[in-house]
Amino acid sequence: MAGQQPRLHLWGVTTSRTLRAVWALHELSLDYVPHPILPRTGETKTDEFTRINPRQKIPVLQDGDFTIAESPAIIAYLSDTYGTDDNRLVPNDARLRATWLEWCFHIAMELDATSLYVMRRHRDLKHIYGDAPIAVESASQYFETQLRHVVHALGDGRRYLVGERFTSADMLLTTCLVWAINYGVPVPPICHDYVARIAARPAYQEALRANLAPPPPATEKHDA
Ligand SMILES: N[C@@H](CCC(=O)N[C@@H](CS)C(=O)NCC(=O)O)C(=O)O
Repeated sequence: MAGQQPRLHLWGVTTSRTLRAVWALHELSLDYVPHPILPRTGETKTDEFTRINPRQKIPVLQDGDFTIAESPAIIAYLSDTYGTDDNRLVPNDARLRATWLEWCFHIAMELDATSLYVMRRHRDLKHIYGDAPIAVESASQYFETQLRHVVHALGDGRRYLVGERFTSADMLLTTCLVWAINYGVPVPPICHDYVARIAARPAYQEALRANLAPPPPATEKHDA
């Protein structure tokens, strides 16, 4: 309604995980109020944000009096609550839904948490989590072996991971593949083609822009 504030509030920008939530809002054409806080700036540790998410992590979505964190859960909530037959990101059919869930867990656990996030913590963020080159190398190799499941699925000539339509499993996978490519992890051509196809979606391109850090506050200019 004109002049009314959207009820959805999204906290966090700039990371692969915040991109997933922003992307879902754009896929579902939902208005929201952005709270563009950044990781490791102290903004996730304020009293206000800690009350919203005691884990002190982004992204977090607020929908009225309901709060939900964890990027895969945020997307599923948005789709289940606001998705239509045309744009939903989660399958309805029981078996497709089970396969979708299997992919979501596989990507979030094996590709993200156990591989890419280990590389991030012990290379880029080694000043916080410790320098561990062996863990980084092993995590990179683990990503490659776990990606076999993806290569096998896409090798069947499928456009999307689950059934015949785009789901949030494709969003999780795309963000992990882009992350891996940026980290120099070897990714087979079939995955590059898949990323190029999914990344051409208008909602992804809009989300990339919406996920950028806000410009620094303008400094006051004083005449000499
Ligand atoms: N499993 C969570 C991971 C969330 C997470 O680790 N977020 C990081 C940024 S990507 C964060 O908020 N770190 C807090 C900080 O560094 O201040 C998800 O998928 O949403």
